[in-house]
Amino acid sequence: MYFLVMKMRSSRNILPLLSTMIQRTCKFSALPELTKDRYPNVKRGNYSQIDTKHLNFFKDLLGETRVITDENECLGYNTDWIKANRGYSRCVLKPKSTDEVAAILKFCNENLLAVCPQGGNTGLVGGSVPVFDEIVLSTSLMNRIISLDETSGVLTCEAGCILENLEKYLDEHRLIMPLDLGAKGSCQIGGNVSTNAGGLRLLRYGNLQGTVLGLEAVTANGQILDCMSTLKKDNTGFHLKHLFIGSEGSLGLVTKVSIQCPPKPKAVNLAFLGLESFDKILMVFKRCKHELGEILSSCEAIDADSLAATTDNLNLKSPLEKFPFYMVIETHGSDNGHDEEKLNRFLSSLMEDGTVEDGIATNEPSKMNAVWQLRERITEGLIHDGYVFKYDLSLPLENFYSLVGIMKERVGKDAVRVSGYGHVGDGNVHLNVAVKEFSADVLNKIEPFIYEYTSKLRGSISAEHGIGFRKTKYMHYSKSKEAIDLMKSIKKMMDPKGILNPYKVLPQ
Ligand code: FAD
Ligand code: 2HG
Ligand code: ZN
Repeated sequence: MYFLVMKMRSSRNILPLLSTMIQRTCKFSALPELTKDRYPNVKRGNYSQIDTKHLNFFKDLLGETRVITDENECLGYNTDWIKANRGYSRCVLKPKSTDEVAAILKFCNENLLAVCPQGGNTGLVGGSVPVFDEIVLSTSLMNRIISLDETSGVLTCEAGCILENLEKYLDEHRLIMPLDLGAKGSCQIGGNVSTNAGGLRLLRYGNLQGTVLGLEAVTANGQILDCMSTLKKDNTGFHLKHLFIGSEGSLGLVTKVSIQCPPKPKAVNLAFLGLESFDKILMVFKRCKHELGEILSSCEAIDADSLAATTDNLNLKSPLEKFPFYMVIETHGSDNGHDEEKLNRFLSSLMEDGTVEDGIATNEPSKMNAVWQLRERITEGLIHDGYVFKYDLSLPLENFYSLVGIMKERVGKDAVRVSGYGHVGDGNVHLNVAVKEFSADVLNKIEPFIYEYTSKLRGSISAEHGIGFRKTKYMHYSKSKEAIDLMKSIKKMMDPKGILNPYKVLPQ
C-alpha cells in the first residue's frame, strides 16, 4: 500500500493515432462480414447507383485526388474502428470547404445519392460507415482553426480538426478542450459534436450541448445554415444547434463549430485505487464529490476483467496488485499544494476506514499517463479478444454494475470476457461482451434483454455513443412513440429524400 505524490512537469501523452490502427487492421486481419450480409433484414433504399456522370461532377468540383474510388483505398472508410461493420462504397469525397460540402449535398439530393458523413471513423455504433454503397463524405481535410478569443476562451474551427490537435493548440494558450476521450488521436470535433460525445471529464466540464456555443451545418439540399454564435447567452428563439448536436449526421453535415474552452488547470493530480466491491466504488464516489468538491475532474470505475484486457492483451503494467475493482480519480485545480493536501487527506481516510484496499496517487506526468492508458485503452484491448458486443448504458447508480453479473450468467462460456467499466461519475456503464467471433446466437442472448432491463430501470440504451446503425430498432426502449414520431417528422422536413446517413439513428 502506498500513496506517493510527486511534482508535475508537463502534460500527459495520449493514445497513438487510432486511424493508423484502422488501416493496419483492414490490411492484415480478417475483415468483418459485409453489413448487408450480417443483417439481411435491412434492405437498400431506392437510391441511385453512382455512375460516371456523378463521378465526373465530383471530380470537376474537387479534383481527381479528392475523389477516391479505388477499392483498397475505400476499405478504411468502409470499415469501422471496432471491425464490426463494413459497407462497400466505391466513392469517398474529401471537400475542403463549406461551399464544396454544399455543392456535393445539393447534387446528391437532386440525384438521389445517399451520403454517409464521416469524421475520424472512431464511432462505436456503426454510424460512421456505409451500410451499402452510400457515398462517404469525409471531413478530414476541413481542419483549419479559425479563431481563438483568449479572453472568453471561445475557439472556432472547422469540423475536421482532430481533437488532440485542438488540445495541443489550446495548450499554448493555457486553455483545454472541454472534452477528452481515448479516441482523441483520430476523432474530429465535427464527429464529437455529431455524436454529442461524453468522455472522461464530463462530470466536471459538462456535455457538448452546453459547451458548443454555435455551429455551421449544411442541410440535405445543400443549404448552409449559419448558427455560428460565440455568445454564452442567446435566447432568440429555437436553439437550432441542438438539432445537429447528437443527431449523428442524419439531419445535416456539421462544417464549423464554436466551443467554450476552460482554462488549463495549473494543478493535476490522479489517484488509482483498488477496491473489493462495487458498493465501495459508490461509497468513494459519494464521498469524493463532497470531500474533493470543486477540484474533482474525473471519476471512473474499472472491473478486473476490463483492466485485464489492457494488461493481458496490450501488455500494459498496472501499478497495483489484482483487485475486483479499480477507480481512477482525477483533480483539476489551480493550487497544487492545496489540491495535493486535499486529495491525500481524502485518500488516507479511505484507507483508514477500509473503503479502499490499496492505491497510488501521483502528479508526475509519466505516471498519470500510465494510469490513463490503462483506462483509455480498454476498448482497444477488448478488440484483441475477437468480436465485441458493446453496450453503453445510463443506469441508476445502484444498478450500474448488476447487469455485468446477469450477463455473465446469460452468455456463460460463449464469451471470452464479459466486462463492465465506465464513467461512474455520470452513471454511464460500458458493458462489453467479447467473443471469439461474431455469433448471432450470442447476440440473441444479449438483445433485446439488455435493452428491456435498461428500460425497466428507466435508464438509457445509449449514454454517449449514440444509436448509429446498431440500435435503431431499440430506440423505443428509451424514447416514447410520440418522441420518435416527432423525430421522424423533423427528419422528413429537413431531409425529405432521406439521403443523409440512411439506415441510421431512426427506426426504419
Ligand atoms: P465518426 O466515427 O466518423 O462519426 C460518428 C457519427 O457522426 C457518424 O454517425 C457520422 O456519420 C457522424 N458524423 C461525423 N462527422 C460528422 C459531421 N461533421 N457532420 C455530421 N455528422 C458527422 N465516445 C464517447 O462519447 N466517449 C468516450 O469516452 C469515447 N471513447 C472512445 C474511445 C475509443 C478508443 C474509441 C475508438 C471510441 C470512443 N468513443 C467515445 C466513440 C467515438 O470516439 C466518439 O463517438 C467520437 O465523438 C466520434 O468522432 P469521429 O470524428 O470519429 O466520428
Ligand atoms: C470509453 O469510455 C469509451 O472508454 C469506449 O466510451 C467504451 O469501448 C467502450 O465500450
Ligand atoms: Zn465512455
